[in-house]
Amino acid sequence: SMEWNAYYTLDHIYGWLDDVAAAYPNVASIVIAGKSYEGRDIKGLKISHGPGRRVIFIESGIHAREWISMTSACYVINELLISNNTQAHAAAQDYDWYIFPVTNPDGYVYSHEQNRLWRKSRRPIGNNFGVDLNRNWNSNWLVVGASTNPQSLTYAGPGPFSEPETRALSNFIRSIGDKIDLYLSVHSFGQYLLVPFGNSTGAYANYYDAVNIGRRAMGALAVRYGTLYQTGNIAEVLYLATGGSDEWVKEHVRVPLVYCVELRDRGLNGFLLPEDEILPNNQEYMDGVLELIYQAERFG
Ligand code: 0X9
Ligand code: ZN
Repeated sequence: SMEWNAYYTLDHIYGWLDDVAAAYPNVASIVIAGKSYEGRDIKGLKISHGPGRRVIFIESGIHAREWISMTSACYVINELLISNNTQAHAAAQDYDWYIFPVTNPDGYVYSHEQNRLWRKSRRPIGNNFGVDLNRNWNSNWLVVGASTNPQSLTYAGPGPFSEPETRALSNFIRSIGDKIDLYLSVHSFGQYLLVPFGNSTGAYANYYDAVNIGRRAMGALAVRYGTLYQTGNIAEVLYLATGGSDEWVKEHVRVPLVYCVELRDRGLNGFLLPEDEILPNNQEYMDGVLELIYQAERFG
């Protein structure tokens, strides 16, 4: 089982996903996108009430130390299937959901067992370890905000999609790509809702729709506890950085609505978000996700 007052290990999260799939066999199933460098599954849960539905895709935990991201993905699953949140249950009926709580499993295990502030994957490269899996996607790879130095926290890897984790995930995403209406890449911290791209503020076809839908959703997020998120373009409100999953999903899969979410907080505790903030973070985030869907249906 899972509660919302503690961070859990990879084994616990993966065991819980298996339990959920077993408890809701007609609706939930395990999906494995592929394997990490160290041979761990990249495991997700698919929720589907039947054929023909559009898809909402949630990718969490690509950065190992951002533990609130993994638990927020589990919380979405909880709300869609287990809780008595009627709006969430309706969203579970209306869409197929693919939710991957831990897309960098090797890094996550390492952040539990060796170094709490580990960010990257764990593939050895010379004397160093790991690639920033959010710089390794084949969209403006290595253009800005990414490094060729394997020591760097933002090492982009030797080439686009050089890493087993990004290859597996991108292949899986592509296989269902034309069905995806909404893609969330979930990180911490900073309280941002970001739209592509990471190197320009250039307005593409639905840029202003995406920003407006996002602003409305972050308004709904703020209602419960007053938590303020800033909505805007990556390059404008965060920093210049390319090769992220969000950019590739927007540019190459052409998903209409793609957001990068930076969850709590604004830096007081940063990656070490206290456990008593897990539940409120996850509750308000779910409010925001449901409002994103509602606004996307109205204006998207
Ligand atoms: O730098 C990142 O990868 C993300 N911030 S974090 O502090 N969680 O590392 C932001 C990613 C935004 N998207 C792109 N730059 N494509
Ligand atoms: Zn991150």
